Amino acid sequence: MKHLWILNRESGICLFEQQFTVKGDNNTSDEFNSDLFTGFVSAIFSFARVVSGSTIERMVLADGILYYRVSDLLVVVVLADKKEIPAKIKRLLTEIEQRFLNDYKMALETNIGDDVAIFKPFGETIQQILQLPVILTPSDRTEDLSDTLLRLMHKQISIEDAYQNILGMYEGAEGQENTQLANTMGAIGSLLKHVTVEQRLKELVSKLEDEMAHWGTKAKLFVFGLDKAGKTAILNRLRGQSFEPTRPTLSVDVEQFEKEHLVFQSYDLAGQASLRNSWLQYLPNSNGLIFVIDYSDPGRFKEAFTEFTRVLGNTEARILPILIYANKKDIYKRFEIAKFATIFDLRKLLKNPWKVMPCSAKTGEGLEEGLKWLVDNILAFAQQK
Ligand SMILES: Nc1nc2c(ncn2[C@@H]2O[C@H](COP(=O)(O)OP(=O)(O)OP(=O)(O)O)[C@@H](O)[C@H]2O)c(=O)[nH]1
Ligand SMILES: [Mg+2]
Repeated sequence: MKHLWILNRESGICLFEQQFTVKGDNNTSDEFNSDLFTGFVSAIFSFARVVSGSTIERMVLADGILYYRVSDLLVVVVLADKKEIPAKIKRLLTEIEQRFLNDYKMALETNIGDDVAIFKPFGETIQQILQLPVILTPSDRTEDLSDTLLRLMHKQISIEDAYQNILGMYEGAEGQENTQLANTMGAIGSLLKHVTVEQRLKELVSKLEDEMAHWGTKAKLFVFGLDKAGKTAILNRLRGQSFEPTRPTLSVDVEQFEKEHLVFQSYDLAGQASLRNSWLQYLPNSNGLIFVIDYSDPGRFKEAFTEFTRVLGNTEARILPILIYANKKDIYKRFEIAKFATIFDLRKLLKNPWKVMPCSAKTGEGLEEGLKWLVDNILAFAQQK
């Protein structure tokens, strides 16, 4: 209990008031001006009566709860911490009201009750009342239990407070009541699960937000490799087309397509020897590189390697993520990344993030997986910048 007021129901005058200082609690109810408060209480009562035809039992404030008990002559109000067990406060309210009526009924009825000085000694009675143990009945507990769970669901109290509240409610309980306690704790457990679901949803939303932050981002892909390696065939598949006969590319084909929530602009270069000199002019502002090699044709590995190093020797290319499609997997029998990396000496050569992806433009195998890697690395690279 933080504060207690006993009001004359008819006049609204505050007959008795006591503030309880809780150890370590600086947030006492200093801000309550009794005159203002009694006006407030009367207003609330009239409001409740008009709106619902009943009286108010409780009002939840930011840092406490106001409990009311109304009888013919009195209104007893207590400001209590949210952690307090409601049934205990209600018991106290009843006890206080009974004792007050017992001590002062005559004074109240004969209207000398507005001289509030005569109620001062009630402070001692309050001390006695507070020292008595409050015994809760099983029905008090049942009522309080649903009450506590409701408040928890409406976020009026924290899970920790609800837990303490319920433990307090079952203090001194025996036998069957302990079984009830176990059930209650089970109920709290499932409520906690809901909270976890909520937290998980929050995490999910924030992940989505992170991901969506990149949606619509443009990425320029620089796609190079020898003639007939399969560059055009691969890009066609990535753009959702089927594997169809292609013609040799003659300068550069620029296409735009959407994938993985990114907008790609692919620069599909011409692989023929006489056309390779023009490659580098398309390199500026690229976000990722794709090198395609026909892995079924080891006779051209050396030539492919020469062109590969020529591009990678360029300062701008040296930092970009590079995906190497080892194409035509439907034709070649075996593929060993380790062997491939050794032939090309990739570990020594590359400072870039790189990945070798066996694939086939014909069957589609490996294409999406490779592009996914590239997207992740393009985004990671963009974030570093
Ligand atoms: N079996 C098989 N054939 C493929 C595959 N990918 C491409 N091809 C064939 O290889 C040939 C060359 O493919 P393109 O995509 O035109 O090669 P490119 O790299 O674009 O060649 P240029 O445009 O000249 O630089 C075509 O006949 C394709 O059908 C594949 O994965 N498997
Ligand atoms: Mg082509």
